[in-house]
Amino acid sequence: MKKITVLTDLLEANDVMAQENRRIFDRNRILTLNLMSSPGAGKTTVLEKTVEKLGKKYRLGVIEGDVATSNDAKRLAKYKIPVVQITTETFGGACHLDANMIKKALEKIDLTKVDILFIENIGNLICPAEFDLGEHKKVIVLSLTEGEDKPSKYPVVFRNADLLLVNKVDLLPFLDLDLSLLSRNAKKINPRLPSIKLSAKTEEGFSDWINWLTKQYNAKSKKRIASCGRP
Ligand SMILES: Nc1nc2c(ncn2[C@@H]2O[C@H](COP(=O)(O)OP(=O)(O)OP(=O)(O)O)[C@@H](O)[C@H]2O)c(=O)[nH]1
Ligand SMILES: [Mg+2]
Repeated sequence: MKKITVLTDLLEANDVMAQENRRIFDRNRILTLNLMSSPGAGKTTVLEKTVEKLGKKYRLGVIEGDVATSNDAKRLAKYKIPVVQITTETFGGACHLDANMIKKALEKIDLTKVDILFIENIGNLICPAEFDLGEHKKVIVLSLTEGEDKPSKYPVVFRNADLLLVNKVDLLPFLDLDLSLLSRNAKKINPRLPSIKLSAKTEEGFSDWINWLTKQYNAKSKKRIASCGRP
């Protein structure tokens, strides 16, 4: 009983901080996305390609979450965009990012110079699902090598997601995987979850992802203009 209370308090405190982060993003007209996946599904590779394709159209920024190393931040820093690495080793090795960590990372970014902020969460399909970071949309990256049953086995992260990116489709010919079963399993957990199949290696399907991002950004801008026009 006591344990549940502590956890509830922890999540409530996180939600308050997440709301504060969301207000900061909105004030600075930033669209923020939280990318989640199991380790190695391809989050950083998707981000590298996204920066290559969208870096001239939008001012992009990235917060990288890992338990240890700044490898991913280094991979993205070569594009000369604002990148902050959070290593949770300094927070007791947490298996997820939380809103307080994001708040601290935001202090290191000039938010007036960012249009879209990507947060790459720690590679893990369980813990990140519980923590609101203040993002506007949650994107789950699932690679084909993980198997069709992951939505059924780790439902929370799929239930709360706004988009499923099915990555590494270039590997399909080499795998014993039923792609339609994977889609059905995801739909069972979250019937409204849109999905895009892509390869961060060959760039197949990448234009769909770029279109989705552009649509989200435009929708957010429109909403802002509409609310500014209110008396
Ligand atoms: N064949 C293939 N390999 C890919 C694709 N996307 C990523 N990879 C490879 O998958 C491996 C892991 O990719 P990362 O982008 O580092 O994965 P990640 O999700 O960022 O990993 P963590 O941050 O450690 O959780 C690398 O060797 C990538 O080159 C893809 O679409 N196709
Ligand atoms: Mg990564």
